[in-house]
Amino acid sequence: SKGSDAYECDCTRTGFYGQNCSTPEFFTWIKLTFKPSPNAVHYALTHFKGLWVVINRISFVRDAIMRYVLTSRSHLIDSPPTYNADYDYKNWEAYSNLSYYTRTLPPLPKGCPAPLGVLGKVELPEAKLVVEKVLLRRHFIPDPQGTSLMFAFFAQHFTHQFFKSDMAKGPAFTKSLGHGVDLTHIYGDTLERQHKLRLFKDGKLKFQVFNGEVYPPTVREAPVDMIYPPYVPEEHRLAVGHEAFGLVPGLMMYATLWLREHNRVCDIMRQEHPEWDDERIFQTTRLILIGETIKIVIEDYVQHLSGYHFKLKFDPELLFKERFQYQNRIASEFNTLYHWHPLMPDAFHIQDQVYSYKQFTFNNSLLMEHGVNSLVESFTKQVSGRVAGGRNVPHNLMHVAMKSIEHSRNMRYQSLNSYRERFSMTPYTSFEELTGEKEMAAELQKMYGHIDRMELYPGLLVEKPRPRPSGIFGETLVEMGAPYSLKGLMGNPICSPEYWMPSTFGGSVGFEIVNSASLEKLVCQNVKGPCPVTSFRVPNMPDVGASSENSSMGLSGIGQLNPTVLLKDRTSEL
Ligand code: ACD
Repeated sequence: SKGSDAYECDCTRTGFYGQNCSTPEFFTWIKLTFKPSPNAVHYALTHFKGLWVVINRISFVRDAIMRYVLTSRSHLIDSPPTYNADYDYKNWEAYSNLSYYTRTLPPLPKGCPAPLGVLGKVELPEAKLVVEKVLLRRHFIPDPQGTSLMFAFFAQHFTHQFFKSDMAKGPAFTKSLGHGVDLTHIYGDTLERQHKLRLFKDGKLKFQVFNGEVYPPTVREAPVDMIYPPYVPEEHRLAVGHEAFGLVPGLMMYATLWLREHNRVCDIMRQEHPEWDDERIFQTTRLILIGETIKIVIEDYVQHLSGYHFKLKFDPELLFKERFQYQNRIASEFNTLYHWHPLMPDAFHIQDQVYSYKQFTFNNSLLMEHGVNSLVESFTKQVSGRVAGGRNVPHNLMHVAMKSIEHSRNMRYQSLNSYRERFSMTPYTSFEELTGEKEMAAELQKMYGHIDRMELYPGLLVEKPRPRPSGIFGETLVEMGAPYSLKGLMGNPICSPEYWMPSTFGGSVGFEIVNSASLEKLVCQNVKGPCPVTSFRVPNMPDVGASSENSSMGLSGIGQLNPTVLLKDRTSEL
């Protein structure tokens, strides 16, 4: 700005010019004219199955497409990072202070006449009202893509290594200074915590044996801070990298699987390198597990979410000749858009039992009594809720949805439409265009007054799901989520030319463990006896996509349960 009302925009390298950098240069115009819309690209990737089966087998074509996916997505992320909640201009403090999440769009200026710019009502609706009118579940809506609870708990477990808001400082701050896939949820986010979790023998982590199987140690054996309510008995106070993973057995199940995987890989490393000390085995195994994680996330997890017939590929070499920065900073908006609480069902089915939220939370005995096998099998069979499309946040998690809205306001987020423009989408022109229906659209119109004032988080949750015939997310969530994800995954140092070679992973054996990792192997190589069915998609779901949104699936007919207060303050993000 120049004084209070005159201003000048810096259009450098935007491809646009003019007072507001809104007039395209010639080549920008050509590109924009011929660039297919995100929805067209998505349509192509989710249809023409026969064609994709062929393309997936022609490796240079598959590589070229995957390279394009990676570069076109990650170029939407500023790297090095720029703003944060307290700085809407570039400066060294904002760049270098790792305890902030970064911001993709700078915070709204404090002097704005209305909270989200100049249009519509001056006051935003109360967060509680927004949640009650358009976010809260009326009846369980199953995900039409058939996403399983096995997926939902993976998401929760995996993302909590880098979404770890430091609420003592505020929602704009993070305790995860690694800003990416560093496995601090397995190894702890301080060296002190890591050391308490380690056995200091053969690189391994501490463990206990129960019913002949390996589980995480108790806090008595590994004295780290863990969050458990007072009533939890000592033998069920398990100790792992993340202090809040006692919250649900789904988290502790994954923590157990990764603990077993760590110790399994340590044994392999010791065999390969009898001369190595504990420290070297530990450190190398950690890098192998980071690699396995990224492989599983791209080829199993994102593959499932995308619904693409194109087969995604984890191959760092695809980027070696591209302009790409091997660094990452977690953005606040990424954290916000990842609040996928609609995934959670109304109750949890394990073997022949049904557990309420109250019975399920802080109950590690479910894990130890049923065992990993039956949890994997049960979670694979139970369908998650649909994320977009509105009205699917379970009652028990209502406070989390309210907090997301309040925190976004506190951090002065720009509008949903501003984010759509930032990520190359056309802004919505009406609430009906956003939701694809009339009822919620009318409620939103009443509450917000103008589509340009629609907020990001509730916008993502009420957006019409993408047709395919019907998806888990709407357009905005995917078009924003994919760039953050792929940049975060491929920006990991292990993907850089200096690191990406067998010797980093203890030789060809370790490198092969990374390059052949899968969700199924993670389970099968770490359970006793026959391997349970393991999948991010519920097997043999009867054509879910075709069912109307009001239909009640076989797995969904569980009544509403009493709201449970789950040590709200410390775990509200989970
Ligand atoms: C593409 C791939 C398909 C993208 C499909 C859905 C993306 C939507 C949300 C995010 C999905 C997954 C997140 C996975 C990993 C996060 C990793 C963060 C690392 C710091 O079309 O591009």
